[in-house]
Amino acid sequence: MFVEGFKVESPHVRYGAGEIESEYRYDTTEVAPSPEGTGWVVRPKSVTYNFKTSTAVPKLGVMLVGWGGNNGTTLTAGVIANRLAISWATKEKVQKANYFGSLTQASAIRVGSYNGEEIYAPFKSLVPMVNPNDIVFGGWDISSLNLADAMGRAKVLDIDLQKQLRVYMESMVPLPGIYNPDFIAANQGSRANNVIKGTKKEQVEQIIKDIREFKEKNKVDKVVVLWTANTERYSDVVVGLNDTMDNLLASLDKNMAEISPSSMYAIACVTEGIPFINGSPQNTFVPGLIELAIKKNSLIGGDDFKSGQTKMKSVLVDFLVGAGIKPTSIASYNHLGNNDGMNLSAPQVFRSKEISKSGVVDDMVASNGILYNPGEHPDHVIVIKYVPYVGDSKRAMDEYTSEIFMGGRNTIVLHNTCEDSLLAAPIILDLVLLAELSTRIQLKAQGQEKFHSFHPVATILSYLSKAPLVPPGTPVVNALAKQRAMLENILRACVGLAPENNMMLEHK
Ligand code: NAI
Ligand code: DG6
Repeated sequence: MFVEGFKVESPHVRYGAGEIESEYRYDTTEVAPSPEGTGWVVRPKSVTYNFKTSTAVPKLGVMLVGWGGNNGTTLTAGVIANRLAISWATKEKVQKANYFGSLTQASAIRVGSYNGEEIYAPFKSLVPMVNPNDIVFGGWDISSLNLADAMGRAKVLDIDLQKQLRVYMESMVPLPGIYNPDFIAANQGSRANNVIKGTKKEQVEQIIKDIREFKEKNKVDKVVVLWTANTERYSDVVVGLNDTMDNLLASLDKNMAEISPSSMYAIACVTEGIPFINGSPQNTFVPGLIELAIKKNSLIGGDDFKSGQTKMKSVLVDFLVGAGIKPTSIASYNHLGNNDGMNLSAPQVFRSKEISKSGVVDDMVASNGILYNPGEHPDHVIVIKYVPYVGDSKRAMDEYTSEIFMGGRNTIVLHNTCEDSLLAAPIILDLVLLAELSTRIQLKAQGQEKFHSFHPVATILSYLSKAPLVPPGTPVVNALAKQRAMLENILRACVGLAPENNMMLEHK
């Protein structure tokens, strides 16, 4: 049975006027070598946490870097279509706007059982969240095209829908962006007619000014900024340049060439205490920037939307390794014909994507010492080709070969065809909604005096990221089911609910 919402009744939860307070017992285990040095000792451990979630849902502004791109226009159009409950004719049927593909808007959680029947509720009913229909969009693009024309250029949405949306999107014009041709493919040059002039310091100051003016003009309470602009090449991490916060800021003052545009937008946001999410694979978050975010306690998250092929991989390899099957070779091919594909045809830019797509099975492989020797890894190859004709409709082909029982081989082949931007748009929505929500949650462990926010490096967003950014020293989790469970269970803790354990002991 599906219910629209619920309220938790428990001595450990208090729904106050402006916040939900909960007390939560976190059961975990401590692992240590045995004193005799002959094995390992595991000790169950319980720590009580208190959570405080502000229920004051803000009016949210979202500023996209790369607003006029395929993702930016598709998301903006999709939200307007949902807000206005637009429907349009396709060759099959009359289609209504929806948020399919969004974890927060279109997925469900199990609440419990009633009369032996399982009860489910919307994911978004766990704690108060911003309604995406209420988001005010803005942002930057190095191309000056208004959002209606940019939506046409993207060739993603049905033409009947585009015609209905034009009137709402024509007046939306991206602010000039920070352009540095050294960081993206040369083939993007013809697009760059809307750029901020001046030194790097002046450009960062302009971004700060833009955010302040956007906030003021639209009367929004909070702003989240998200990079959905072109993939950049990696920037060099160099001692004295960007390895520490002080060096990074000094390098900005000195107009050093190796500071990338994405890092510059991030510096502006972190300086202003504005959450900044990187949806592309490049190393925007150089060490100095991470240090800056930690010092300012300003949320940063990323990297690279986990939308299609990698999402499948983080399910399939988790399943295989979890089933005791040994993936030995993974060959992943993509071809696509949108502007992202054209940009990725430059080798130094492709390399960023290759790195991001390659790391996704590492934790799963490392988890099973029966299948893999230390340091052993499946062959893992990533190929991306630009094929203009297929446009945004990306083709992803994967071959997984595994060793099975008694030396047998198993080969699984997948072929996935899908509009890339229709996969990415709901992920962007989840990223900004969850980033905003996480800034309203405070917690403290037993023994701690004061509540504090989550660590500014937002691991809570891992489910949506191909290469989750984590605080130094924190394990990276790529397996999709674990990432989802982490997110859901943290939100359950905020309302005093136990993690979903699937034991169903009452029926055993
Ligand atoms: P796109 O090429 O259509 O859009 C990017 C936009 O960014 C363009 O309009 C471009 O003019 C603009 N731009 C470039 N540099 C800029 C800068 N420095 N400042 C402001 N604007 C700038 O690409 P698309 O398809 O929208 O993808 C965006 C990013 O998302 C790419 O990096 C892509 O790799 C990444 N991504 C996309 C996924 C998907 O499924 N669509 C999944 C994972 C990542
Ligand atoms: C080609 O791989 C283009 C990329 O931007 C991808 O579409 C994007 O990174 C999505 O990758 P995945 O692996 O999540 O489908």
